[in-house]
Amino acid sequence: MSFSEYENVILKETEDGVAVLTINRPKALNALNLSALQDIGDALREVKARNDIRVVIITGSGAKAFIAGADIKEMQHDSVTEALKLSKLAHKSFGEIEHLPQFVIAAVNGYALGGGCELASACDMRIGSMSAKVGQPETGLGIIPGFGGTQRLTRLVGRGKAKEMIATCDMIDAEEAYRIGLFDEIVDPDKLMDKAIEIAHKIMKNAPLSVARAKYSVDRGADLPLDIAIDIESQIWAEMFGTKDQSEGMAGFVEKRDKHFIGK
Ligand code: DAK
Repeated sequence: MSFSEYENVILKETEDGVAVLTINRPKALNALNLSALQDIGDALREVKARNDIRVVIITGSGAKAFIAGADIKEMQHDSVTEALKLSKLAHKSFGEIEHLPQFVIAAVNGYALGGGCELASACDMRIGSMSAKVGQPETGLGIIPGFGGTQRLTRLVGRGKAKEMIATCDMIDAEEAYRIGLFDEIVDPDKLMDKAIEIAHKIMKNAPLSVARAKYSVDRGADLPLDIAIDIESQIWAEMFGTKDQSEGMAGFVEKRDKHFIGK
């Protein structure tokens, strides 16, 4: 089953069921305009409806950029009302990433600036090419990060580093992004997609519902007091014992055989 075609993104499926979403506006270094944000949201909703797809990789078209931020030329003359429309659409599209049952890997192949860093921060993990450059340049444009950058980035790298990146507008390289915990892995540029696919394959060996519910538990719990978060984890942990995959996973171990998970 193939995916729809979009103006600003390419959504493809590998032979073994990994969805690859490529932001495709290379002439603008994949900057996000209103229409691209709409496409990202629509593409992710399409992926969500496909329970045979287990992992999504998001990357940028071309060698130079992942996403160079929101489209400055398009928003330059926005009124407050138009800015609000952009903001709502962006939050809806970025929210789709976190609410997907599938695991989402950002394969950051170049500049990830402003909205690009924010989109990567909304993914479940980030693999950076050694050529990647990351930054939040908004305060140099007279705005602040508005696609979750003051929040998700802070949760990933801590308040001090997030505020330093935002207030200085400095771009950091891949090694620094890895050192501060923004990138989870760093690889040579020509190994980026191979690494993302390798991780996708590891994830796909495991029980789909367990991966989806563990993702939910991590994200939901991260913003709550520990005792409430532990209650959520406990509830989900127990729920798993009502699934066929829990029976299969434990039987497979005890019987020393391969496991065949069905996502139920
Ligand atoms: N928007 C529009 N066009 C962009 C762009 C962008 N963000 N980034 C690059 N381009 C375009 C350039 O204008 C240029 O187009 P032409 O001039 O050829 O037509 C083409 O891409 C190639 O870029 P450069 O010629 O500049 O390439 P260089 O190698 O010299 O420089 C660069 C690469 C990435 C360092 C540079 O392009 C750059 O600094 N780009 C801007 C990066 C940036 O400031 N990004 C942050 C954007 S602000 C909101 C919430 C959040 C946001 C907005 C609204 N609401 C709540 C409503 C988010 C804001 C941002 O992300």
